Amino acid sequence: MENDKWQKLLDCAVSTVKQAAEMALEPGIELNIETKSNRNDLVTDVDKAIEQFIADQMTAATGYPVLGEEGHEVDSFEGRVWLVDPIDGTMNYIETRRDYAISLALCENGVPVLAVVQDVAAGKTYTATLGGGAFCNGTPLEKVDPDVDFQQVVLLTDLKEIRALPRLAQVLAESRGHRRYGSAALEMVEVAAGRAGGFVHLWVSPWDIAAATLICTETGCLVSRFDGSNMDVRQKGSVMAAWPKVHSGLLYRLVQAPN
Ligand code: 2AM
Ligand code: CA
Ligand code: CA
Ligand code: CA
Repeated sequence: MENDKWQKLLDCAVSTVKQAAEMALEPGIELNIETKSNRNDLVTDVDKAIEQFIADQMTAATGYPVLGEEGHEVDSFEGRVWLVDPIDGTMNYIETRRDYAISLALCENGVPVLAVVQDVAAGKTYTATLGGGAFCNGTPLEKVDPDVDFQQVVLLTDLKEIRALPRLAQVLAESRGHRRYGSAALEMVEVAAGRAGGFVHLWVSPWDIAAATLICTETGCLVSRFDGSNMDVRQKGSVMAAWPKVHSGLLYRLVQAPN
């Protein structure tokens, strides 16, 4: 059983996210695509419609303010605030229609307490509540292995990170392999679900990672900034989410080890 204290809110969040997923999956849908800050920073009318739908539903159900990537803003993170990324992996949604997620988190004074990450194309709903564990389609996710180091796992990161952190290339070469899916939320969920051992991304926003951070910590993963400092999901910045020993191994090799 998931934590009773949050069950009603979680049911409401899951039902809303699943309805939003149907909006993204509508057969034959024609996408209206706009560019934002650069040619790879895209938004579609589906992103905007999903954010509006989720914001309307969650506001009607709870009255809590909503922060979202596509325009919903909040005055502060005091008390309870919903954080929504209507489509995490918009490039994937446009190009391949797979490996994109809807991410919805509830934060209490800036701490994620309830999380839903929907892998829309796969039909998988990942949930977590603070202290209540993490689940996929209602089945508990096992705790990750605390004794495995980075040489034994697949790592998830991108060329941009390798360019910014030159030591990362060597670490990836020594790892079991590296992958990039293009959705920060789904990549963190891969780590929580035990399919990858670590994820490094240098430029994430609160809505990218708030939900997936809780899903990770509830399975025993460590989530910090890339340099090991504390994660505060209210601030933009970097993220390193990994199994405990992978996390300390990455931290040592990327940041602490002498040249
Ligand atoms: P998005 O699809 O919601 O924009 C791609 O690298 C992944 O990182 C996606 O999860 C993407 O989310 C997210 N992302 C958000 N801001 C980014 C940025 N400034 N640079 C790179 N990736 C970003
Ligand atoms: Ca975006
Ligand atoms: Ca995102
Ligand atoms: Ca997005």
